[in-house]
Amino acid sequence: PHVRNWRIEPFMNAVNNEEAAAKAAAFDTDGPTIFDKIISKEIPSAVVYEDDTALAFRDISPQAPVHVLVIPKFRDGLTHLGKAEERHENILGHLMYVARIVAEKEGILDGFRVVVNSGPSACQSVYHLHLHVLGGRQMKWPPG
Ligand code: TR5
Repeated sequence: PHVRNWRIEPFMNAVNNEEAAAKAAAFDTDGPTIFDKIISKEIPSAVVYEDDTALAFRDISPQAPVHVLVIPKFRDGLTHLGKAEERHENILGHLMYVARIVAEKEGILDGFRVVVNSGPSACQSVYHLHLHVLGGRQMKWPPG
């Protein structure tokens, strides 16, 4: 990975095992996450798309040739999709549209997958809502 930072090294040992990372994550504490530092640019990331309310950047542990995360810049309680309320409809719709913009920019409009892991049983490891945009290879179904 192109990003090297001592603050994330402990986590890097865990990202090779999605379940271990998910179990190590503090479920739904509504506290700060690594994504706050990515949004503030305190920690560098490979930005694919950015606007006033959304940021799309490459996943540090890609599971496909294209693996981009789309996140809201203002979390507003959306630690995970299970926390969504009616007031989040606009941002949720926008994130989905940004996923499509990313797919076009990355040249994978012929086939791409959007994944949201919500909660420990779904292997969520960072409690700041994010869409995974995956493509560039033949995707398998069903996911594990
Ligand atoms: O498992 P969920 O669905 O919660 O997805 C979290 C994703 O964040 C994983 O796919 C991780 O690989 C990814 N991740 C974690 C870190 C990170 C990252 N993507 C880009 N840059 C990252 N940094 C700098 N630090 C991380 N800890």
